[in-house]
Amino acid sequence: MTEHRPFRVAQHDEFPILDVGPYLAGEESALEDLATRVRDAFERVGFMMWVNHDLDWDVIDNAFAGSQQFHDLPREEKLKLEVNEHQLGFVPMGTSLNKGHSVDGTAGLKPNAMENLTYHGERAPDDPKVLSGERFRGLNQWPDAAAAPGFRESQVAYHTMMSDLGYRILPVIARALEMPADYFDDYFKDPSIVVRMVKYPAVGEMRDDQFGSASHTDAGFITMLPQSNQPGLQIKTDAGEWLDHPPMDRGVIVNSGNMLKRWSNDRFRASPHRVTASVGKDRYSLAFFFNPDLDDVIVPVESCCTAANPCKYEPLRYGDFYADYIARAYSHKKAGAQAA
Ligand SMILES: O=C(O)CCC(=O)C(=O)O
Ligand SMILES: [Fe+2]
Repeated sequence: MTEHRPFRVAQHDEFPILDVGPYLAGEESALEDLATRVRDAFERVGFMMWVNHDLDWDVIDNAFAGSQQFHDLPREEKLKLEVNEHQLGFVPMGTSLNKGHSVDGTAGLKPNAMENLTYHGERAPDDPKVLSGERFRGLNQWPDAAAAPGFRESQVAYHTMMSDLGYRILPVIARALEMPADYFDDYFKDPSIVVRMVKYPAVGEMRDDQFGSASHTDAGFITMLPQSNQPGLQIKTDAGEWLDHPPMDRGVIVNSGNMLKRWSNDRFRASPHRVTASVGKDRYSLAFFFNPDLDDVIVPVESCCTAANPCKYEPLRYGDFYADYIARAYSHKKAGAQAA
């Protein structure tokens, strides 16, 4: 039975649905066409749904199954992987608050009703950036293969496939900003891609002071969210209404984060969103945050800096921006410090 939700579902103009198939298939003029529609979506809404992508959904189903397998492990097993200074590992229930990122009074009232495992792209133990101990560049924390057979592989396959999609979409975002198609290539040589593999455990009833993830904006470049097993994600309109996203089987929700907003000199939005607490049934999500290299210095693109709209931002290293974001994010409990 589908849960009754007392919210309006966003209409097409409030949450654009974009067919990315022609572009991914390499059709002529599809790049410019998609870039125009992505520009409109990021300028007006900050969110969109991609359909007709060429993702292998078995990989996504497997990653969701792996997530359930992980979250079903005994708590002691998960706590062995408790989140570290690199923001890698297990964030237990009740330890994350979207404090400091509230877009209304709802953030920070109660901790988010969720737990998650956060992981990055795999690094080799002898990677110089791992050996130097540099923050946010540690090794992933995985459970023992004996405790969760096949789990790690399911997540690495997901990370790899989604990263590939992210790379292929970079020219579209560059053209959406009216920059050369290869503009972003140099910035994604060693990207800081983060997956937050979340379980929102079912709660008994919907409350207005308890969320799966309270209102926030995302930190980075773009976020991709393959459709979850349950509704829950909402966006806030300029008029202040919270809307459910349109349901779309095998669709991928994509939104722009604060770093892309800054890069575009505020031409693109970083829109407020939240996840309602899950009623009756656990909800799983595989939030994929596609971000530039921590060492990249971000300067608003010249196409978005004009006499009428002068450049608002100084150059800023992405890693410094990210560390600051994390410091302001949750952190009523250090172990749970976790950026949205
Ligand atoms: O679970 C979702 O659908 C969205 C989660 C989210 O907004 C986030 O992790 O930043
Ligand atoms: Fe988010």
